[in-house]
This record gives sequence, structure tokens and C-alpha cells, in this order.
Amino acid sequence: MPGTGTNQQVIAMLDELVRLTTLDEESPQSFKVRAYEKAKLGVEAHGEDIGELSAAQLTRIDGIGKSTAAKIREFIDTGTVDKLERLRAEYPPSFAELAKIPGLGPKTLKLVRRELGVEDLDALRSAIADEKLRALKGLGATREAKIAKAIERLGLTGKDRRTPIAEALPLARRLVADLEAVPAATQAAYCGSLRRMAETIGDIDITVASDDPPSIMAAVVHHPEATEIVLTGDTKTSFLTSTGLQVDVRVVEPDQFGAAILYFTGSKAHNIALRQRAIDRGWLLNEYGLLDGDDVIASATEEAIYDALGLAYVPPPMREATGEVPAAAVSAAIAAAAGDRTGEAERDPDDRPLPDLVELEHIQGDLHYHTDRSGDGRSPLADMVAVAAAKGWRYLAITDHGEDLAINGSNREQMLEHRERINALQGDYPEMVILWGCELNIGPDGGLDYDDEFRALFDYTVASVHSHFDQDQVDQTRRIVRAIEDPTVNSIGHLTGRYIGRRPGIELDIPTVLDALVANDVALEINGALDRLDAASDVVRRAVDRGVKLVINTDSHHVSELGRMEYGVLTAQRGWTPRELVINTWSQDDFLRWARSRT
Ligand code: DGT
Ligand code: CA
Ligand code: CA
Ligand code: ZN
Repeated sequence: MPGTGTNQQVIAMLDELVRLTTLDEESPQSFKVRAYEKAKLGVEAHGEDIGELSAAQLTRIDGIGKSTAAKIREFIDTGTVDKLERLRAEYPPSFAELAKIPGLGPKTLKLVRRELGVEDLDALRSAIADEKLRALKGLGATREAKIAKAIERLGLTGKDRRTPIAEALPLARRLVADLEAVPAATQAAYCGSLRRMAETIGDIDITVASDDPPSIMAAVVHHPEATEIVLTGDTKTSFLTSTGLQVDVRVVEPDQFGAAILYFTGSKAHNIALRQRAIDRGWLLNEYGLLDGDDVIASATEEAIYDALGLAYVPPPMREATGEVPAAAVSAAIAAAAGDRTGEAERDPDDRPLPDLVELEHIQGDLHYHTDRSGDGRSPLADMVAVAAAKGWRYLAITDHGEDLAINGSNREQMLEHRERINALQGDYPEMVILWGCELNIGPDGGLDYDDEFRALFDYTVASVHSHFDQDQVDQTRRIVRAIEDPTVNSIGHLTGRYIGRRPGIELDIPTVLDALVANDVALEINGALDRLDAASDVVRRAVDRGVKLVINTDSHHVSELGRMEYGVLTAQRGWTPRELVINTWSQDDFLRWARSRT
């Protein structure tokens, strides 16, 4: 097993077993599927490395049965699992990915394969175009049309297919960690749209610095997640994962690593703007370096290249050629003129520098956070509070679901009892203020849980949409504005309720919503869950332009989910968010003063 992250690789393996076994058994409810799923949750919740555990020891972990333990052991020892290999042979990635299409369950999918010989997306699309699906037993024209629409919605269109960031980013991080651990590698990074925090990804681009490319290529070819090798050469290998996602791995010389990751991060339009600045100076910029004839001006780091081009460093999420290059030039000019008053005076006030961007280390607390008081929460209050304190947070809002969210919500008595338990914990955490909060549910007409008096009791609230996604834009906008205007609401959670690649969010008139947020001094959440990233970065940027206050949250439901804060911050950066607008970068005093002025 290469390098670190054994648990992560086991989780990925179990995930693949879940998907392929669901297809094989034709049901997500099958005993085997549930066994793999439970084992996956067990490994996720298990804090320590499982690489050295025997099969018998593995069964002592919650959720892992005897037969799954044997498979995990087989995987750790041999890098593969016989059962999985057989499933992969039966359901290759290009076929298995069709199971992602809503409305095309395993039974139907296999029927379509058997009757029409459909083995991949292109074949499925032409079968639909030829109206062949509707003729199959139990299907019909309506279902055929639904499936066609679902394919469009997923963006699963042949070469243009895009993968949600929630699937691509964890995989890319595992691959980078494994490649960095190869002795021949000096550095590794994922680049491309993924490093820019785009919501969907065409393919994963990984760059590795090494003097020994063959060793790196060999490690890539033998990686357990490289299901199908597309091409392999001296310095580049491309492969497909089990879900059909393409990964390109390139090896570069260590002293050219900066130029390479700059080039392969893009965007293409950003690269073109940089190259133009190089040309204006009589130089050349490419993936090997910034060059003046045969002389290398800079190549080892991105910072050195930006600096040589007279630019401040541009963080990857901003590299979309939407004004960041001129702004970086202004920033660099200001830095160069620091202390030189004449230079400062001559600056055109329209020439705006890069914002004083929010960073992960600025974050002081989390303000959307669940415990097992919520029906969908998976860790107890004491554990959730302990991991938050370990992060060094100065404030934390416990926001379990209000009573309107069927099954998952809590009634008044349960909430009041919860307050007692929260208050009892406060004494153990003198550095961190723990707020008794609530995630209010925004009803179809904008109404909220409980009544005005009871809601006013909470120290802090986040109000969010969890249902009724189909109303028109006028009604949805009115719904959200009504919630914003409620005096007991501090913030709006996951604005549109979208799940990237699975469910479009509600339609809103964004300027109207942003104006209401400013007028009522309510904060807009950037939810860091990778399948949400909501509000999206383009909405965030419009919010920033209007001075809307923002809050970056994890919406954690389990102690393993606090890492989402980083994704929220990167999304904020993609929306050009300055630190001062983000309320959870504020000091404890400033934040509490603001929160209390509202409710
Ligand atoms: P994706 O994969 O479609 O989500 O988007 P990217 O941005 O990752 O695009 P990709 O994978 O085709 O290429 C990775 C980066 O390589 C891209 O962001 C910029 C750079 N690149 C690729 N082709 C060109 C090119 O023709 N000109 C320039 N200047 N840069 C390129
Ligand atoms: Ca890419
Ligand atoms: Ca690529
Ligand atoms: Zn929540």
C-alpha cells in the first residue's frame, strides 16, 4: 500500500463496493450493500490508522463484519480485492457511471444493457434518440424523457461530462498524498479547475516534481485507483478511475515546478493574460519558466514568477481572468511605493488592488453546527464541542434543526433541555463561547419554526430552505426575503439548497435578496460542504460588491466534517471576499456584539 492514507483508500474501496454491489444485487437495500456501507461509516468514524489491524481486530470496529474485515485485510495486503476485481470486470467504469443517472435504477440499467446492448453513455444517448428505451418492458415514453432530462441535468455528455467537486477533490488529495510519498518525488500538487475550486471538474490534473520520472509513472500505473490506463509516456500518464473520471499526472523537473503548476492551474484565460505581460517585457512564459532568451528569470515557484511580472501573488481560486491580473498589478505597485508618498498620491482611485482576502487562519468560530439532537446528526454534543474547541474556535453556535423539519427537528422541550446540556458544558471551555442556536426551517411561504417569542430565546440562528424547490422565482424570492426580515434570524444558510450535480437550487432574484440582507443586517452563509458550496462563488462576489456580511460554516453533522471550513474559505476567495466582511473572522467581542444586537 503506497504511502499514507490507508483509511482513506479503504473508504474509497468500500465506496466502490457499495456502488458496484448495488448494481449487481439490483438494490441499495441488499444485505451486502448495507454491510459495506456500515463498514465504511465505521472506518470513517475510527480515528486511528487501521493498516496494522488483523481481520479479527478489524471486526471489533463498529459496523465491520467478518466477511468485510477479510476484504479490508486483503485490500491492505495486496492492493486489491478479488470480489471487487470481478465486479469491475462485469461493470467497467463507462457502464457503471450510468448508475448515477436518477430514474435509471440498477434493474432498468441492466435491462437496457441486455436488450439494447448499451455499454456506455454514448450508446445510451443514441438509444434514447432512436426512441428504443420506451419500447422496453415497464418503461414507456415518459420515463424515457425523464432519463434524457436527467442526463442533461447531470452534464453527463460524453467528452463534456463534468464531475462534481465533492467527488474529485478528496480523490485528488489522496492521489497527491500518495505521490508525494514516493521517494523519487520532491513535490506534488493538483492543478487545473480543481485547484481553482470550480464546482465541477472536467479532469484532474496532477503535477509531480521529480528527477526520476519513470519511478513516478510506475507508481501511477500501479495505483489502486487507476482502474483503466488511457495513456502512459515518459512524463505523462492518464488514467480513468472506477467512476470514469480522468486523471492526468505529469512529471516535471523540480526547479520548474512553479512554472508547471502555474501553467496547469490555468485558467487558460488567466495564463493568456500573464503571457501577454511577459511578451510586453520582451520575455516568454510557458510551462517551463519565465524566460529571457536562454536566461531563466523565474521558474521554481509561482510567487517568483508573479513577482518578476510585476504582480502580487494571485490565489488559485481567483485565476479566472475577471480582473485579478490588473488588480494584482495595482497591489504590486502599492507595495513597491510603500513609504514613497508621491507614488501613492499619483494612483488612479479607479485602479483597485486585490482584496485583503479572507484566509483559513482568520476563522474564529463555526456558526452552523449539528449534534445528534438533529435526526441527521451523527455525533453527540460533548464530542462535537470537544473537536470545535480543539480547532481553537473562540465561539461556536450549536444549530440543531427546528421542529418544522420532520423527523430531524426538535420540539421546544427538547430544545430547552438541549440548552441545559450546552450550558453545563460551557464551564469546561473558558476560551470558547458556546451559543445555543437553531437551524430554522424556511417554510414554503417564508414562515419559520415555533413562534416569535420562542425563536427570540435562541442566542443565534441560521435559517435555511430544505423543501419546496419547485416554486417560481418570484415566490422563492419573496419566501427568502420574508425570512431575512424576521428579527430572530441572524443568517441565511445554504441559500439555494442545491446539491452540485444532483439537484439544482431554488431560483432567486439575487439582487433583491442581497439588498434585503444588507437592509436587515443578516449574514449570508458560505456553506463549506463540498456538495453544496452554497452560496456559490459568483453570488458571493455580487454580495461582496454590495457589502453583504458573510459567514463561512461547515454545517457539520459528525466530528469528521470540520475540514469543510477550508472549502468554504476557498469558495469565499473565489468570490473575492475580504476578511472584514466575514463575521466569523471577527474577535469574540465584536462577533457577540453583532449577534446580540440582532436578536
Ligand atoms: P476542466 O478540466 O475542464 O475542468 O478545466 P481545466 O481548467 O482544468 O482545463 P484542462 O484540464 O483542459 O487544462 C488544465 C490547465 O492547463 C488549464 O487550466 C490551463 C492549461 N492549459 C491547457 N491547455 C492550454 C492552452 O491551450 N493554452 C494555455 N495557455 N493553457 C492551457
Ligand atoms: Ca482539468
Ligand atoms: Ca487535463
Ligand atoms: Zn444544517
